[in-house]
Amino acid sequence: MTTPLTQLPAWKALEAHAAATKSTTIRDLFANDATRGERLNAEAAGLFLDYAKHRVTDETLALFAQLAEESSLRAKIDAMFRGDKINITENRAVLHTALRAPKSPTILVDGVNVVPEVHAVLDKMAAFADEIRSGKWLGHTGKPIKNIVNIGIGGSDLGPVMAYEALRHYAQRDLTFRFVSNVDGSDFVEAVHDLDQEETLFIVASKTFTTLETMTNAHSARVWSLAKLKEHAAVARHFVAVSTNATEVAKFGIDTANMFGFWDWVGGRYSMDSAIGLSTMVALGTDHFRALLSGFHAMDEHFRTAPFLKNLPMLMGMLALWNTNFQGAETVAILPYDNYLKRFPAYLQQLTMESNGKHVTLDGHVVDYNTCAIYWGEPGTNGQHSFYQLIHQGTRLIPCDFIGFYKSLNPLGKHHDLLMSNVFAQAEALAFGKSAEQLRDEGMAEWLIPHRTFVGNRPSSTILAEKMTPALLGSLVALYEHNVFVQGAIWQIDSFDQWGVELGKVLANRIIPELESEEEPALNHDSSTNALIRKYRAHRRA
Ligand code: G6Q
Repeated sequence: MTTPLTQLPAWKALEAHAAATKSTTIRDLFANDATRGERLNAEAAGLFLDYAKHRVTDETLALFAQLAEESSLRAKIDAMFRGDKINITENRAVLHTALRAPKSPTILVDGVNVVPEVHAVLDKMAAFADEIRSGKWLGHTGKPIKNIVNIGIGGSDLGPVMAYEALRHYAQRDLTFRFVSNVDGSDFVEAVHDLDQEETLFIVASKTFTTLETMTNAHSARVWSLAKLKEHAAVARHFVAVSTNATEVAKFGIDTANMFGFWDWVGGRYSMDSAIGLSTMVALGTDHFRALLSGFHAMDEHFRTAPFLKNLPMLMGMLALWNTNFQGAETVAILPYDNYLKRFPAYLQQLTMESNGKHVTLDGHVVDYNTCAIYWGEPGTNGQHSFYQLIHQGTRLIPCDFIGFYKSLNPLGKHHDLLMSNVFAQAEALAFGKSAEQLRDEGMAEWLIPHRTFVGNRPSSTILAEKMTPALLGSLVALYEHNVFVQGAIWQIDSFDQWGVELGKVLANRIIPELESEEEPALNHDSSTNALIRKYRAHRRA
């Protein structure tokens, strides 16, 4: 049996170390070490990470390295890359890293080398993307496709929409992209209200091809398309599928020749670089998509091979763990200072929380420590004018990840320097605050001093890169994927299943007929749920 995490010598040492350094502030750490800002950073795959503004010392870092060692982190990483079935509750390999591997390596799943299959799908996607982008793919009435609507949810939506927004600068501008995920009909209706059926192609993206929301939207899309195109044969020119389930795709009426496959070893939230990224490839073109994959791969190689103190995902994973388990933080704010990354916090919410929002270990024991923090965020500088107040002066500790670029894709007067000055200023203010003494020296009225004091000592990471490019986005996403892996590996949980989304789905399926039936159904829920359903039925009928 695995030694419980809290029994590991490194864990106990970290507890003692946290207690011993409790009253040391970030300000003290900087005052005692003139080189701290120059030393506590690492760089890889185009990303520079400054972690000097965390409550860590060299001893903390050494203990992290020891914890990694005692947790067999290296062996766990190797097992993932090798294709071992580390998603034990679903008995699956976890091989998103194979999606961006070059053609040369052999990666076996159940004795089959998956690398040639990956490249075959990429080639098929490329041929399709070229046809759409060049206007050669014609709709049923002979017009080129101008609008692409991705229908998918969760992992089949958040990655594609995030990537499209992040890399919009590189997208073919005469094509329109929309993303429909919510089963709320308003999502679909608003997405297509100004589109012409003759010029619109739907990508139905669903690993299982059974997801209620996606299938409901896909059926509505078919009805909407055929309302104008009339003939059923039109479906073949206006619908393609991304799925692992050929049988269901064919049942829907999509020609399986127009189906782009992937595999059960790609988790939904780790799938934006599989065929699920078809909309991304159509938007960006093949070369940019391959550059995106190369960025992912560069970070994969770094993660696999770099020593602990230079390893960005390991450092970020351990810092997250330190803040969660030893500093009392409950959340992490993701604060990209790049408007193109506006969907990045939403994307990371699924990646982090669906992966590590678990309360039992791999061997089924309830953990006696906190697991995943709550991830949230908004692009800077907008967040500064809303919730940063709480981060600076509230009662909770909220570690922040700031993300910024040296260069803007849209240089415009002073904008970029103003934007980036805020990254540096916010991280500085959080770490060092403003003391009562400083305020007094400035002549502040005594009664106002408590209100104007910033305690500081609030940790943050700053991630900097040259500019937003497809390759850079790949490294950034892979950085967080592996950061999540590190945390889950240390916590001894299964980061790759998602049983927590099941119960609600099952209950919803039971309730659907109760809402729809003409006759008053016999309701056997709790009295609150029964009353809510009755109220809804009464109003719905009225
Ligand atoms: C991700 C989850 C989940 C999944 C959606 C959509 O890791 O498994 O978010 O991506 O439920 O599933 P389908 O792609 O099967 O429609």
